[in-house]
Amino acid sequence: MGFRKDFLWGGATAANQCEGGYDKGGRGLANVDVVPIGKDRFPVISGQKKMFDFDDEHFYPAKEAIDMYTHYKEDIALFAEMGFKTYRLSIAWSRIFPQGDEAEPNEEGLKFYEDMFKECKKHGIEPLVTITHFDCPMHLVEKYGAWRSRELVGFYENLCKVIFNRYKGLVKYWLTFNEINMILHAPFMGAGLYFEEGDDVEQIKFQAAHHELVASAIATKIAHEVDPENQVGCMLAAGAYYPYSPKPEDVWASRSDDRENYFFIDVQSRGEYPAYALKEMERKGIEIKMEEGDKELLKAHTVDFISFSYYSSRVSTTDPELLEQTEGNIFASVKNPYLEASEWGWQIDPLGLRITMNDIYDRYQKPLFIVENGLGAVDTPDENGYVEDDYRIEYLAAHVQAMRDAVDEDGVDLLGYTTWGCIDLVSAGTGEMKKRYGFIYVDRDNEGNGTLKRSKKKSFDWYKKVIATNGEDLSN
Ligand code: P53
Repeated sequence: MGFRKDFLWGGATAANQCEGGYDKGGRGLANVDVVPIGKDRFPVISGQKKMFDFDDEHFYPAKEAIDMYTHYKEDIALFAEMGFKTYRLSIAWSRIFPQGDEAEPNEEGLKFYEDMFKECKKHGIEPLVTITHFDCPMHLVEKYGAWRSRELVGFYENLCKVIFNRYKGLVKYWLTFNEINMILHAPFMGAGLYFEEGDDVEQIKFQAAHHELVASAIATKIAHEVDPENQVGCMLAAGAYYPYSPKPEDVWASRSDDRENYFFIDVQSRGEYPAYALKEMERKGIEIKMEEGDKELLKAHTVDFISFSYYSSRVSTTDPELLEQTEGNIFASVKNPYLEASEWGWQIDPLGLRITMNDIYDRYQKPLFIVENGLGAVDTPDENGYVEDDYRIEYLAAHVQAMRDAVDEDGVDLLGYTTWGCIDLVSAGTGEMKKRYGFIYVDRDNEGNGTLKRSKKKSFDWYKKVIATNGEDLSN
């Protein structure tokens, strides 16, 4: 038993968190570039504070990030050394279409990813490509209001046509939108949505979500037309909600919280708006404007597999005092008294991964792909620059074990596993470099100082062994 023979072990990154080179190769400015580190980050990523360009008072960590734009050969070689079967990366939309609404793509941007994919293939690594990982060209934000406008569907469609044709034969696994449910929690970072005074925020978010869902179905359609070998997945920020107590109201709250996230995947995987979502929107006075043919598109072009990120389970309650403690988090969750937490307060729950996998598999009955999981922690290199990250090994080993239980004991069909931030990169939530996930240490700090030198951590050799034994040997 154990994992399938062709199990796709690997790691994951996102363009805006590792590439840097924000103005190189004809790249246009994107929403993800203008989110600063510091106290203004949350107001900006949630669409409350307007930041459409750089200013002198803030530091913008994505501008240079870890400069994978120039280091990618070295980085992919290190991934290959660990035995990666796959590497999940994202395409920066504004490298391919700097403004977003041009008729013709930017050849330099296309060439950059072509080289990257070829570099992967050279090492026997299968690229797993996120078409958009939170990014949207700034021009589309300013001129159209990003995904609130229906026109974005057409621009995204152009992007898909171009990349599916150009990378045919090089890429076969695609994800349409990273953490599509993030549009509700971090609307500017997740979908370029900024709200003016008097805006009907809920209406705008759900209309924008509809546009993304239609765009995702169109992408799936084109991917299959261009190459029947293509496999398209949706991507959910997952993590089961537990009721804080057995009080039926708490149980009901946890169901409702789960549904808020499943809503997106219900549409992408089953092909229609679920009844509970239609009712909820009716109650909130949200009216989705659909165009003729939308429903048919959604129904006809559902995804081939379900991918998700998992860091933690979450807890739901109806207790107003407990609820107050959750403000300011991207995902509202009260503390689970049975779990330990990371230095950033993310609760550690390997069994929660097995629970989440089972929930999702029961619901959709399609192959799963875990495309993000890992521990964000402070790493302190010793005098030789070596990081002994036993805490990370422990976290990952427990999660791989839980994943194996889901496969072996519960019969879940799992295609692969890519750990988040296999090389240290900029945190999406906080903008810090200090919150590290990697097997590879990168010498750079929160203020942007450092040599960018890469070095292997202890977990590097551990993960190499895990891959070599197809997940049989998890010992440290
Ligand atoms: P960071 C919040 C909750 C769950 C997933 O997050 C999230 C976030 C955003 O903070 O995002 C995913 O970097 C996302 C990645 C991100 C990763 O989780 O805040 O897809 O871009 O880096 C980890 O520690």
